[in-house]
Amino acid sequence: MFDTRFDKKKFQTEIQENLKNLFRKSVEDASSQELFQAVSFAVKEVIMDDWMKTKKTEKKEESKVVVYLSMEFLVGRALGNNLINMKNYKMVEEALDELGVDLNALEDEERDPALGNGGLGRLAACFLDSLATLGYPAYGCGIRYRYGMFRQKIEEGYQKEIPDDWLMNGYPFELRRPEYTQEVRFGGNIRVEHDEFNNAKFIQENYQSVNAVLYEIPIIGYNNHMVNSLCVWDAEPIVNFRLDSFDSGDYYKAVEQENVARNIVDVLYPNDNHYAGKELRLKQQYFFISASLQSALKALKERGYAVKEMDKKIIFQMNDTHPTVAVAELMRLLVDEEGLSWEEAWGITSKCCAYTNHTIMSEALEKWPIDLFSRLLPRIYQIIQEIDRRFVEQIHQRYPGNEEKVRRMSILCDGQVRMAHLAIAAAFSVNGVARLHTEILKHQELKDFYEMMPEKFNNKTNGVTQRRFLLHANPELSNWITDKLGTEDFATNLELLENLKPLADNDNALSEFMGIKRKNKERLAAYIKKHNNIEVDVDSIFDVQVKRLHEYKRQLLNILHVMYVYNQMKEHPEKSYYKRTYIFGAKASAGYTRAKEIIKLINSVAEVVNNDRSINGKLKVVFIEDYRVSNAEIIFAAADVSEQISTASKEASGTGNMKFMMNGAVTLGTMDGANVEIVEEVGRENAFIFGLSSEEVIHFEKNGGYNPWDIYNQDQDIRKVLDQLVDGTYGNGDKELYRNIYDSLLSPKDGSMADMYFILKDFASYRDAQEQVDAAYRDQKRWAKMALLNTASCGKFSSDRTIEEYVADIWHSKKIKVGEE
Ligand code: 26Y
Repeated sequence: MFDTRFDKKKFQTEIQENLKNLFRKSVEDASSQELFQAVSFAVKEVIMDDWMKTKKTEKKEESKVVVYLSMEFLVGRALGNNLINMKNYKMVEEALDELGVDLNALEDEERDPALGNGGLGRLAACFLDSLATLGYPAYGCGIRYRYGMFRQKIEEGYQKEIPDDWLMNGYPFELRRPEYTQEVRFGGNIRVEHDEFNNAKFIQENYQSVNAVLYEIPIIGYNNHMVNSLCVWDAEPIVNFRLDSFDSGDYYKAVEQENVARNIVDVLYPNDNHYAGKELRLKQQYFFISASLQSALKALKERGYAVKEMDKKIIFQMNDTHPTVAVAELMRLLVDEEGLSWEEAWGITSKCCAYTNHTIMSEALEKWPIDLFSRLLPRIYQIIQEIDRRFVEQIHQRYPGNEEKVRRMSILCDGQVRMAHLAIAAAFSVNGVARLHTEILKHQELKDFYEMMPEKFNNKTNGVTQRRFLLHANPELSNWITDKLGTEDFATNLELLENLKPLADNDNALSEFMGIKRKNKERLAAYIKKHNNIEVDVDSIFDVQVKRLHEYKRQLLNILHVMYVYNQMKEHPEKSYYKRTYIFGAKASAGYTRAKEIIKLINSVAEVVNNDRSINGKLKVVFIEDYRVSNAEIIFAAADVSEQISTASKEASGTGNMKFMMNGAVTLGTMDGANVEIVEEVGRENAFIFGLSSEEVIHFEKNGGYNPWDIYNQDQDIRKVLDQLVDGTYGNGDKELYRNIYDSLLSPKDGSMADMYFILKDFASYRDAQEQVDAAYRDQKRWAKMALLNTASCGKFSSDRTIEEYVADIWHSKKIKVGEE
């Protein structure tokens, strides 16, 4: 079924016109990149009408709008996804075909907008897709980083970071909106003035300011003509660079302002779950928050509402603590600019702001040094002091004389501003991202807060959009599902996949399902051949772990196990192992040394194993360079085994686990994050679960850990693997390369807990689970059943379901319908 908005002939003419106007070329002599641009502009033209209609309808219906505040939006490529959502993919493919152009090749010309690190950023993008699809008016607000997530190159096994110049060729889908420019002020000092009624006025002086300039990116709903906006802010100097002031002091001021502005949005910090306390990051946070809130307030007034009605019309969802300065900025706008009393302003702020927590890793918690904070944001700091004073008063009232409570809960403490505490004190809603995660927040990490204000806490288990991760990523499987269900409605109602369950007993269906998997494995094998120049056997088990590199995610456990399997193959050539391809993809933060050592180890093991002819290619290890949204789509579709092996209690939810499941991969994982709920949906018999429980991990942690030497001494196979880290087997003879990894597992030099992430403790149980995988895969029919049932059971994990829960419990916004007119 095609959408009527597209007229094939007109579309083809439009492309030719665009080529002429943009590049003075015709289809025949245009490059692929030029064609990509021309086609994207033609698609954008079609989007424009719906975009305008959406804004009109939103105003007419007096909608409450969701403003999703996030430092990261990992949207991925737009062209293909937009066409899918406009239901015009096939039509455009045909139109281009007639012009002798391959749509697939054009899609590869688009640079992934990588304005995010990992899970939290990609979740924000999935949410925007679901909001538009479900018909909820919403704005994503973030930063238009000049350089997004770095591109990763592997050189001699080491990660190299290359700047991601994603705007190099321009980004065809964005719209510059200079008319919405906002001024944002930093630094200086605060002077207090009193008016004739002795009301204090707070005036910021000697500040530096920059202009925030808006760019809008269209977010297209699936088959409903709805187009929401992702608003990203660019920074520009306020003082224009004027040559006639060359001699005057203005010149220097101009250059200085220029620099202040330029570097604010220069680069996305590549830290995932790790706080570094960089001043520029705080600047970025306040920059996009102040711009977003100022323009939200303006829009509210322009639509004819009183400021006091704000909570009826806007909801700010804070994606982790990164945008939490919003709480204080909103108070500033309401009190200082709008003249509301503190109480009135607090009433509104706390009804407008909701906070999502995405991590329990203590090193991810943002705590800004007070001196830095108050220097950069003097007025905001004063406001936080007042919020803190009142919050502490509340704690005192509730727990008289309990100074320990106050110390644990206050916002300001030990010279730091604790952003999570600010978020919880102000927000009316605090949510975790999977059931287990929320329980851990309530009963461990945020126990004090939960005790004092239990009504704020709620769970919203994450989800992912099936439009990108099934329809676009896996057209073969999507078509098959459409065929079997007799409907495409699973595109907006993923629960329908349940109706595939009876096919688990249908031999024909099972072999078709595995046939599709095979095709997708061929596609990935071709990608690997092209990028890694490694031949992989599509009949081997594709065992995949792709995600950010972090010790708690335990890529190290995976690769140590590969080392073990390799030893076994060498020692027991008589034993049979099912062919396996271990596939890794992961970026490490530029400054995260241990993570980089693990990448090097994976590549060293790959080097040795892949070149050892004695094992007959039964074992291959592939490290896919530059893991990102676009290649993720190819990877998920091709996976047999989904490695979700974090130390229990550490992974808040995970969302890759859901993308794998959707595409018929079987989870090999711990009872962590959303894995718990995945297993609940698909049945424990259709997953491979191993390892310590979160309770056990927390118990060990409270008791100072365990003694890994016991394992080293008792299990000779593990001992051998560990010894190989320091005997040169994998370091080209260099015995020191992996010494730090070895030490971290057995006796850390920095006095931290040995084997903090329980890698050795879980090793034996992981090994057993891996043996079960091997056995299960040998029974092709059994495996096919498991895989199919995973796809059939993934309905809960659509971000559509997640968004409906946010709406029902937190946002209370209403759907709109964008009319045909
Ligand atoms: C403080 C700062 C540098 C920082 C930057 C990025 C802190 C955290 C992050 C990113 C966190 C993140 O991506 N968390 C992930 O969120 C996903 C979506 O909820 C979860 O599925 C995943 O388990 C969690 O690790």
